[in-house]
Amino acid sequence: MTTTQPTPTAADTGASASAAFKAAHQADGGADPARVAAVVGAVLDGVRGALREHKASYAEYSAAKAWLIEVGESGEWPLLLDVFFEHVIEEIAAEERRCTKGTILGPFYLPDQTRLSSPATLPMRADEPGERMVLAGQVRSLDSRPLAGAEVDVWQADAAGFYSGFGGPEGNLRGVVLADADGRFEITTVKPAPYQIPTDGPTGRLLAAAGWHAWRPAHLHLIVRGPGHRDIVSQLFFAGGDFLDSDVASATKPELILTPAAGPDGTLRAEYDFVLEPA
Ligand code: MBD
Ligand code: FE
Repeated sequence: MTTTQPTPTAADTGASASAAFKAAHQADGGADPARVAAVVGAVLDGVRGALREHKASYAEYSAAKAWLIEVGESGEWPLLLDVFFEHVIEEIAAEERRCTKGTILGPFYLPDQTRLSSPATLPMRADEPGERMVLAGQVRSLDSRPLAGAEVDVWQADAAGFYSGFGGPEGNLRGVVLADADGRFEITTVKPAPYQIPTDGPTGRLLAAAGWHAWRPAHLHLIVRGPGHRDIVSQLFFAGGDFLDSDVASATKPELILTPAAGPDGTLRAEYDFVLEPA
């Protein structure tokens, strides 16, 4: 990865990730007070325990307060929460699932992107940097029936680390690909590069302050949908790539690693199937 390319900035990503989240979710106010007391109580106890254990000072308390204010003002709560905590929620949710393994959604999903029929090429610029790559596979049910009407919603960062809508050009490298009658899909894109979360915002500064890197391994995001079936939210990674064992978002799994190979015409190709469970 070169450092001469522009990298995502807090301003490009934080506020738009907050806006995207707010557009998609409303608090329903329906939480059970006993559940709030149990979970929030345990979180508070955990924080108090850490402060006691490490004898936190007033200077550190004030630094933390200033930093938390900045997380809110920069709009980085979606980024921070998805980097540090979403993987735990996803692991819990996955315990009762029988479908192909998935992983976290992250802060950069956008609904209602360009719809394309397989075989499809994701919207990209004429000079889009990155090696061309085909991702192909089949969507099936638990009992091995091909799922006609399945769709694969894909998004990824460009080579400079920008997601469209969050600093990158609108609609770039995002698309909803409709599988064929046999549940098969074939998607041409560019092989993603490792992704560094913004280093100029409070999340990036916290990582730097702790001496931790801000990188995620190269990844493609996907949501796979099939009629009458539960969605799979996933990401696919690349064998041999950097940061597979030190993802800042802790979201890699061995089942999610592709090994693309060059086909007869030299284009990289990777195969990956999805098995969905009934809704
Ligand atoms: C990403 O690109 C991402 O996928 C996650 C989970 C968090 C931050 C940036
Ligand atoms: Fe991502």
